[in-house]
Amino acid sequence: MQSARIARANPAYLARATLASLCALLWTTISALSEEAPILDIRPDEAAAVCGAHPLQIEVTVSNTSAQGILAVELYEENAPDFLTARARLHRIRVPAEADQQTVCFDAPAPGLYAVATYHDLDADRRFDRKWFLPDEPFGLSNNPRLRLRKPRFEEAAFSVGEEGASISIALRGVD
Ligand SMILES: [Ca+2]
Repeated sequence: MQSARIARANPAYLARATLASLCALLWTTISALSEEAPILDIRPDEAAAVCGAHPLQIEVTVSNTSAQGILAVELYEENAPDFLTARARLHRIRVPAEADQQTVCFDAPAPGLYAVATYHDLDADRRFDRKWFLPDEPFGLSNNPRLRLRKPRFEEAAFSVGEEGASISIALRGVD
């Protein structure tokens, strides 16, 4: 009687064990896939312009990048209030970050003075992380100005865009 009960229970136990194993395998597979290809929160209006598709463009090459998270590149115009705030920003590009360096292009509205700020959103949380008010993710400004213990000024990062557009390079500064 006892052995008959165990014999009847065994198939159900085996089925449950198999199902649990399959679930574990599925979960491991999903986790591995999501680690390889994280879904980045990048919105359609944050796309970069197609380089060369417009005569008046600002081509920005950012170096010291790595293939992790999001690279955010922001364009500011002259005489806008509060440099580096959303009010002053003309456009912000977000692209998946690539190794070593990458180039993005803005369509400029007109010739003039502009500034570009960029940061490497390593954790892809769409924020420029700070710790104790200091940058906690790699960042950079056009002209690669020397950093001071105050907020950068537009003039320090300003560059001229002529009728033929402009091409600039920014080296990200790491944070240690
Ligand atoms: Ca971040």
